[in-house]
Amino acid sequence: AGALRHKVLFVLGGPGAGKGTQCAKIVAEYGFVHLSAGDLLRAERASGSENGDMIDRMIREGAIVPVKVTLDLLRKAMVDSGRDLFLIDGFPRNYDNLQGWNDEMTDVDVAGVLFYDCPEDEMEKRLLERGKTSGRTDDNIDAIRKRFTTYHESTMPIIEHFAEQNKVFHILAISTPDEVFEETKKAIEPIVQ
Ligand code: UP5
Ligand code: MG
Repeated sequence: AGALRHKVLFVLGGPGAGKGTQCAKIVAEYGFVHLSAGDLLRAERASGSENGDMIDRMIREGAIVPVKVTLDLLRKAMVDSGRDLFLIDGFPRNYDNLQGWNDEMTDVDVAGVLFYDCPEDEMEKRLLERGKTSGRTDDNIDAIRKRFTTYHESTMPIIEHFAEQNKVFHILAISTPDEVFEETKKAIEPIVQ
């Protein structure tokens, strides 16, 4: 395999905060590769992998898949891309994720964390609306509530951990996607210089 000389930005925020939406805009404007851990897990589930049933259950329950599975998918996607600047969207979500990353990815530089902060009622509204057409098995009110609980209990402490290291760019994610992207640019510009 050999050492990776890669730089990543983690992209965190609650379910429906707009992580994927902003990542698409960042990709269009700057030279990042967007890797959504959730998208990689959904693709793995669809591939007929031996982990498919476990991933399916975890997603429906808003629970977090064991880090080895997610990290293997992330590392493979990073290597396969042949590129070196990444947005890692929706990871690390808990201490298991963070510890796995720190143990395995010692050759990757974490430039910081984009934190999309959005009130829960707004996120719920967005996800219920998207659920009409997304086909996502977790875009229903029961799964959404479970995702919110997991976010508060497991992911917020990770954001706080990075905040203590002054690595968090706090971005209010309530206004329109274009307005949120203006704030995003302010965080990204210094990194891509
Ligand atoms: N929208 C976006 N921005 C808007 C704005 N500014 N104003 C109005 N509407 C806006 O956006 C969500 C919806 O809101 C869209 O319809 C969009 O148009 C609209 P999106 O950009 O998709 O938000 P995002 O934050 O990406 O929401 P997502 O639902 O993807 O977040 P989750 O964190 O819940 O989902 P993810 O795919 O990351 O994870 C799903 C599950 O996978 C997890 O619950 C977990 O079970 C599992 N998982 C793991 O186990 N481990 C991992 O490492 C990652 C995931
Ligand atoms: Mg997403």
